[in-house]
Amino acid sequence: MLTGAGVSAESGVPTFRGAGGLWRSFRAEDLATAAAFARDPRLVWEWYDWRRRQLAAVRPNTAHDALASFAARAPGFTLVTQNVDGLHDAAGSADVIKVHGDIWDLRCTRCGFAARDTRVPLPELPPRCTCGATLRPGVVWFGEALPADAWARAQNAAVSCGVFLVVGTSALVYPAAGLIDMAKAAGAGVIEVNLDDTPYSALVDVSLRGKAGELLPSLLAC
Ligand code: BJW
Ligand code: ZN
Repeated sequence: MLTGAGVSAESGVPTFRGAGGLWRSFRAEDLATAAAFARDPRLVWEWYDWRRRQLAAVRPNTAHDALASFAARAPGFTLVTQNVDGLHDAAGSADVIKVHGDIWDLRCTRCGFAARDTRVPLPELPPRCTCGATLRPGVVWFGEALPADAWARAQNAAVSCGVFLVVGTSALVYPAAGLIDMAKAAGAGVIEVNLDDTPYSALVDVSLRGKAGELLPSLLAC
């Protein structure tokens, strides 16, 4: 299964695109690229700190819960997420493959130090590494490569599964959306769950319209 921001929408987390989406109010070029961070690390960190504060106040919803309990009953189930919010972990899903990183991880821009830091707000913006350099959010920005290990595992799962579910993503961001093509080309049945049409709606085998939190509990009940 590949999940996107729509899975967290019912928890109160804004999506990126569409009504109320983050990219409606903020320019990705100013906040979600390495160049933006190099230009103004404090501005970028203020935005991430604000999002971390929002996330600290929300809980997983019935979609996250249905996935976590399905995984416990379905050996071989692999959960790949584009979400950085940690809500799949909070619902109890283990071994989530995070292809766009994790907003609760911090990484040094110089020495390679990485650590989980869930403090909200962070005491200092931008946060500093013990080596003196600036720490950055452990997420994947536009123009950056996906984490090699997570991406390799995601591709392996996509090309070897019998059924590929794609839930709550606009399927506009690559290479993640390309997992759908990989699964289809390898012969998987593909099921999409989304409130709206996506570029893949006509290509998948089954396209279900509705909220993830309402459809997943019955879809995954077995
Ligand atoms: C519901 C619902 C409910 C609502 N129930 N549904 C090919 C063509 C063109 C461009 C490219 C290409 N290949 C690569 C690119 C460039 C770029 C890209 O894809 N751009 C396109 C946008 C044009 N990709 C990259 O830059 C990637 N890197 C890369 O390609 O590197 C190359 C490289 C290789 C080797 C060395 C060096 C470089 C990286 C992409 C990183 C994306 N990062 C972000 C930000 C993460 C950090 C943060 O959070 O701040 O990831 S952008 C943002 O989009 C975030 C998301 O994970 C990602 C996907 O969004 P998602 O999850 O689909 O959310 P939405 O909002 O778009 O959709 C929500 C959906 O839910 C909607 O469909 C709703 O209808 C639905 N929904 N409520 C069910 N209740
Ligand atoms: Zn360092």
